[in-house]
Amino acid sequence: MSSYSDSFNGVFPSVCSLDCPDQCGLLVHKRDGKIVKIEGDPNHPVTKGNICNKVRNMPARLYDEKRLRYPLKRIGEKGEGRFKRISWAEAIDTITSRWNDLIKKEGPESILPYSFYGNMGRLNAEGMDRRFFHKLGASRLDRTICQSAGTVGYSYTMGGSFGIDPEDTIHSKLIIFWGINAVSTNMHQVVLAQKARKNGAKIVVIDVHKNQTGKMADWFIPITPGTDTALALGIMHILFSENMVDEHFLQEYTVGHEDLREHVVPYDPVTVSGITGVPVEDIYTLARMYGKTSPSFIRIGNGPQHHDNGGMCIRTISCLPALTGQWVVQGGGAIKGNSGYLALNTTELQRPDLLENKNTRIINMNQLGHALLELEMPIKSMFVYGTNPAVVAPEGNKVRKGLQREDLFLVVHDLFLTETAKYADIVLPAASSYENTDLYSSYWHHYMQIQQPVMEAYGESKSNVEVFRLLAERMGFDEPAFQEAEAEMIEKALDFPSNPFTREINYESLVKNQYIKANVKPLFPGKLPTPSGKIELYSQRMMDAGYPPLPTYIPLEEEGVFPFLFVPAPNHNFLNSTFSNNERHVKLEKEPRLHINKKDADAAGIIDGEMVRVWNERGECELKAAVGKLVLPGVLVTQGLWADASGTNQLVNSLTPDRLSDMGGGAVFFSGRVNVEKIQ
Ligand SMILES: Nc1nc2c(c(=O)[nH]1)N[C@H]1C(S)=C(S)[C@@H](COP(=O)(O)OP(=O)(O)OC[C@H]3O[C@@H](n4cnc5c(=O)[nH]c(N)nc54)[C@H](O)[C@@H]3O)O[C@H]1N2
Ligand SMILES: Nc1nc2c(c(=O)[nH]1)N[C@H]1C(S)=C(S)[C@@H](COP(=O)(O)OP(=O)(O)OC[C@H]3O[C@@H](n4cnc5c(=O)[nH]c(N)nc54)[C@H](O)[C@@H]3O)O[C@H]1N2
Ligand code: SF4
Ligand SMILES: [Mo]
Repeated sequence: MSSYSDSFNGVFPSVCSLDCPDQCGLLVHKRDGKIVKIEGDPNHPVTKGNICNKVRNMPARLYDEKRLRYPLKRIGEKGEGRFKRISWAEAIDTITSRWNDLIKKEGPESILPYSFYGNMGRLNAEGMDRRFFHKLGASRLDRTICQSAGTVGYSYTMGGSFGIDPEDTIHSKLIIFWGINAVSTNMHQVVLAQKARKNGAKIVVIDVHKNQTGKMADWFIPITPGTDTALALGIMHILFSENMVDEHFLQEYTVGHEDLREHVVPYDPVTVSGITGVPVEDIYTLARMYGKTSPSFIRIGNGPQHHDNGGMCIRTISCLPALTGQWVVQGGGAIKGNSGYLALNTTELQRPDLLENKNTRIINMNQLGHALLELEMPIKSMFVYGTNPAVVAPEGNKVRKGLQREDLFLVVHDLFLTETAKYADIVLPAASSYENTDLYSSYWHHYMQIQQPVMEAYGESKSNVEVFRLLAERMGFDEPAFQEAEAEMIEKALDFPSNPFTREINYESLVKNQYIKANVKPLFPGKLPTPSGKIELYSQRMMDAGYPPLPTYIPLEEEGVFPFLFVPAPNHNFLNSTFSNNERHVKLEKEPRLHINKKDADAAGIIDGEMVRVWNERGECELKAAVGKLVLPGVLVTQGLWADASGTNQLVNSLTPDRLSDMGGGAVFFSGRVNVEKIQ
């Protein structure tokens, strides 16, 4: 193994920076200074040399002709995409002088940072940027678009993002993929599940769409969107009534099991079947399978929590392993997310102390259209990095209308001229994660990893850390925090005595080892970070926050007359909207399709393969119908966040609501309703 400074030829260790739970160890092959191949690192203990096609094809993206090379300034209309090259000095000058002006006239809260995890590196995603915007006094962004509803829901039960070690799931005898398209979105959990299957495990998938994951299952259970809470309560009903619960575990490690036992009596299988569309016999079979198989493991996905009732849903599902005492069995339990084990010292990394006005407003990123168009104290400037809101944010048409505002000074930092960047006044070229140093922590497995540069900066592109350093310097921020080198930032982030799991991990040890496993102990015996220290089947904290303290099914919001629930989920070959502008990935994915049940298609006279119009009061898009039995009647599913290819009208988020979920201010991408018709 060589290090970057050695030579232009060789094989270099790396880590995948995409927003994907697997966080694979990679090997980057270079010839004459150029990356020619990316493959999995066979020595990585979890990902073991397997990687997805998306990243196998990454070199094509890194050297894509369309990649941005230098800063640009807009010369066309907003959204049109006409720009002119400028220097970094001019770009930074333009930004800081506009901001200084705004701060004087409108106050710093007229400026909004808008970012997400296009690069998961801790320094670039939530390090120097946070320091900078804290010091600037800009409006704060609530980053809720991904998993926040489920994370809050899970925490009410378990106290934080703590599940089991995925490496233990090879011991499981029953694996339930619940609302997760793991074949596409968590492929190494599928590899582990297949290993378990060789030892006799059964794989059950509960989803609204029989996608690749459903097709791989021993048993696929289709469910009506937004009703999983009721199914989980139905399982509990049977577990209690047929004495399949682990009384000792309930006694020892939970609070509220007596209340719960009473509470689930009304959720009998007939009632639950009426809500979920799951046949009564299947509810019995599933509950008995779950009650009698040990170890059983539930991989809880993001699907069920992208709903109006998503927080409560995850809160409810996460109670199940306690009922049968699975948390004390190796390979038993659940994973929603595991980021709690790898927590960093965010006080040092992000420096919230630099924010003077502790009442600085907070803006929910899921309501960007509203924020840009309807706030009394308007946002006058926005800095977008690591995200592509013109494609990924709900109420897409409203978002674009907001981005179109003539008086909004928009800066976008990205590797490509994304749909969002086309609206920018200034575009800055971003270095890829392969071009800089960063610290990576998975939200699924227990490893920390380090990235060191394996590629020269492309053109004049700069990392987020560098950009915020430059902006800080030009703003005259003289705190040493703005001059810190990456290594120093990593040291500080890892110096965190309150996290007992990562004591052995520091910059040096990471440089030496590339990846290091956190020293995670089983959850039990032990105390959880809930108020009671136990699993809270009854939650006083929820009661105090105005929620039912016990798991409770609450239907989705009523949404007018449109007959279909619309579920626009991710696809296999893109990572959110990343890769939707790269030829190879688009070729693999072909085109966006709309899955519709044969019954519904027949009723609407829609034939497989023809173009249909999907619409509601928020917008419309045009997709190719895929008629069959992969979705239940009344449900339409499409996959992928597609770029605006010329002549297409396929912005699925033009249809999604910007309501907030029950908990965590989360997004409800999958709770919208639509109608569909053939295009004449
Ligand atoms: N290939 C690929 N991998 C990815 C991504 C990608 O875009 N492409 N995105 C990454 C990111 S940011 C995330 S957050 C994760 C997300 O990955 P997942 O956790 O898999 O979440 P989703 O794909 O959003 O939805 C999972 C499944 O939920 C189903 N679903 C929708 N509503 C319901 C419901 O009410 N009940 C049930 N039971 N199922 C429902 C959908 O049909 C889908 O199959 O994947 C990451 N990995
Ligand atoms: N309809 C629908 N909408 C969804 C979802 C869904 O399931 N359905 N999923 C939602 C979820 S879970 C998520 S997480 C969001 C994700 O949405 P986004 O966070 O917007 O993710 P991407 O579309 O991958 O965009 C990431 C961008 O970051 C850029 N980037 C990569 N590395 C860097 C870097 O180092 N610096 C800078 N400055 N830029 C970089 C990439 O080029 C890319 O343009 O989408 C949400 N939107
Ligand atoms: S996107 Fe996920 S599966 Fe693919 S290489 Fe990256 S971490 Fe691995
Ligand atoms: Mo996400």
